[in-house]
Amino acid sequence: MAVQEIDVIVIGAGVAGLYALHRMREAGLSVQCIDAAPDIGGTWHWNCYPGARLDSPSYTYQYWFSDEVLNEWEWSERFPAQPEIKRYLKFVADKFNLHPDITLDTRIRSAIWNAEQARWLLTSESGEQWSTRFVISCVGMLSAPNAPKFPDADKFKGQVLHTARWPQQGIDLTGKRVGVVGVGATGIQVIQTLATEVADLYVFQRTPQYAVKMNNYPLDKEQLDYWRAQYPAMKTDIHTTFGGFEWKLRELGEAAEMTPQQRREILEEAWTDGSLKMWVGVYPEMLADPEINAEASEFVREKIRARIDDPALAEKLIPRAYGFGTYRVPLETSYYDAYNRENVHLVDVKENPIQRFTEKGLLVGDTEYELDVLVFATGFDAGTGALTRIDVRGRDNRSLDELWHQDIRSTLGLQVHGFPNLFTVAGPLAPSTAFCNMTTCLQQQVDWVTDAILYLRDNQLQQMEPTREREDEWVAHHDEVASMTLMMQTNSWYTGANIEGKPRRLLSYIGGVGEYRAICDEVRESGYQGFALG
Ligand code: NA7
Repeated sequence: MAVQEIDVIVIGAGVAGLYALHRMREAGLSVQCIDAAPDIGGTWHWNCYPGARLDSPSYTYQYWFSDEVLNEWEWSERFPAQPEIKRYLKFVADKFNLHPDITLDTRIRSAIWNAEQARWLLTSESGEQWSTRFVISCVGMLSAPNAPKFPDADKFKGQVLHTARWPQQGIDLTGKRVGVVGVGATGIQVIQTLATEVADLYVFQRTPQYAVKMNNYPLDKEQLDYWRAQYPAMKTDIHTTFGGFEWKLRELGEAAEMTPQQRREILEEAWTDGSLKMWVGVYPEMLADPEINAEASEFVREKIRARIDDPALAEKLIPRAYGFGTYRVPLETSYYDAYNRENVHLVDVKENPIQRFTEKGLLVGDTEYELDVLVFATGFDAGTGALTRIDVRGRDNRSLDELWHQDIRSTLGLQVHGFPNLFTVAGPLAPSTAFCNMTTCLQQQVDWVTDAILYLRDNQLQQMEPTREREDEWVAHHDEVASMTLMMQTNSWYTGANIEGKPRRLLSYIGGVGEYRAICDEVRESGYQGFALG
C-alpha cells in the first residue's frame, strides 16, 4: 500500500478529535481523523452500558465555536443519557461535513518519528500508512479499558462484559443473575439501572464511594432559553473557573474563617444543586485541609446513611478510608435505594478478595456466587494507557511506552520532550486528564495546538518540541500543586494506583482550569518559550 502524505493526522473521533479535525480543515491543512471504532463519538460510542449518562450539566458540556450549533441543538435534560450525547456529536459532524475526512474501523499500531524528514510515519493494524507532519492525539484519557485477570476465566460458562465494550445492540438481562465488579462512577450508573431489571444483582465492592444525589430534570423551552441567554458570557467565563463548569470556587482561606454552620449551609446549598458543584464549586480547602475535608466527608456520609434502610449495610456503603472529593465524585439517582431492594446483594471484597472464576460464577472466600453475566465496571488505564498501547517512537527511537512506564511526564499535558510535533490532547498532567468539564478543556487544548501549528506554518518552521528544562519545570510545578492537596493520599485512577506497576503521580493538573489556561496563553504569547522550534 502506498504511503499517504498529509499535513495532520488526528487520532480519535471523539469530542476532541472532531473539533481538532474541524479546526485543521478550517486552517486549510490536509487532515485525516482516524478511529478504531466503527462509529464516531469516542467515549460516547464505547460506553453504551445501561444507565450511561453525562454528569456535567448538558448546557456546559458542548462546543462553543459555533453559534449555529448553540442555537439549534436542544438538550432534553440537565444530565442527558449516552445516546443523546452521541446524537449531538453526530449532529455536529454532519453540520460541518466532517465525515469525508474520518477513517473508522482503523486502529493505529505505531507512530515513528523520522528526524530527517521531520515527519511521523503512522501504521494501522491492517498496514495502511500515513506520512504526516503533525500528530494530534485525541485518544481520550479514559479509553483503554482495565479488567482484572481473575484466574480460571476460561472455565466460566456465563458471559463477561466490560462497561466500556458493551454490545452496541444492547443485551437483555431481564431475569438474569448479574454480578458487577466495581462501584466507581460507571459501576454506580450500571447498578442503579440494572437493579430493577435483573433477577439478582451481586455488587462486588472493594472501595465504597461518596456519591452525590443527582438533580436531573427535563429542560423545557423556558430553561433552554435561559441557558441560551447565558451562552455568550459562559463561553469565556467557563474557561476561568476551577473545574471548567459554571460554578466558581470561593477564595482560598475563606472557608477557614467561617463557622462550621456557615460551611454546612454552603454544602447544603451545593447538595441541593445535585451536581458536581458539591465537589468543584464550594471552597478549595475541602480538597486541601484535612479537617475541613473531614467535615465535608461526614456531611456526605450522613446523606448516604439516611438513604439506606439497614444500618449495618449502610456502614458498608459509607467510605471511611479516604476523604470526600479525593476520588472522582460520582453522581447517582437511585444507587443507594437499590440496596433497599431484596434482589440486590452487596458483597464486600475488600477483606475477602475475589479469588477466581468458577464454572458457575465467582468465588469470594469460601462462597461461590452463581452468575449468568459478570460485568466489569473496573475502569481504565487512564491518561496514558490509550497512547502507550500504540508503539510511539520519538527522537532517537525513544519509546513513549517505556518513558511513561518509568515516569509520567509531559509539558502542560500537551507535548512530551523527545516527541516533536506530537500533541497529546487530554494527555497526562493537564486539567483535562480529570479535573475538568471535558468539553471546556478539550476545546482549549485543541485551540492551543491549532495556534501552535499555524505559528509554525506561518513562520516556515517544521517542528516543535518542549525542552527538557521546560518539561522539568512543568512537572515540578504540577507536583508542587498536587502536594498541596489531599489527592495523592487516595488510591484511584487519579494517581495511577489502579494499574499495577504504573508510576505514581497525580495524572491531572489540579491548579485549576483558569490558571492552566493562563499559563498556556502565556506560552503562546511568548512565541513558545521553552519549546525548541526548528
Ligand atoms: P473507576 O473509577 O476506576 O472504578 C473502578 C472500580 O472497579 C472501583 O470500584 C475499583 O475498586 C473496582 N475494581 C477494580 N479492580 C478490581 C478488583 N480486582 N476487584 C474488585 N474491584 C475492583 O472506573 P469507572 O469506569 O467507574 O470510572 C472512570 C471514570 O469514568 C470516572 O471517574 C469518570 O470520570 C468517568 P477500587 O476503588 O480500586 O478499590
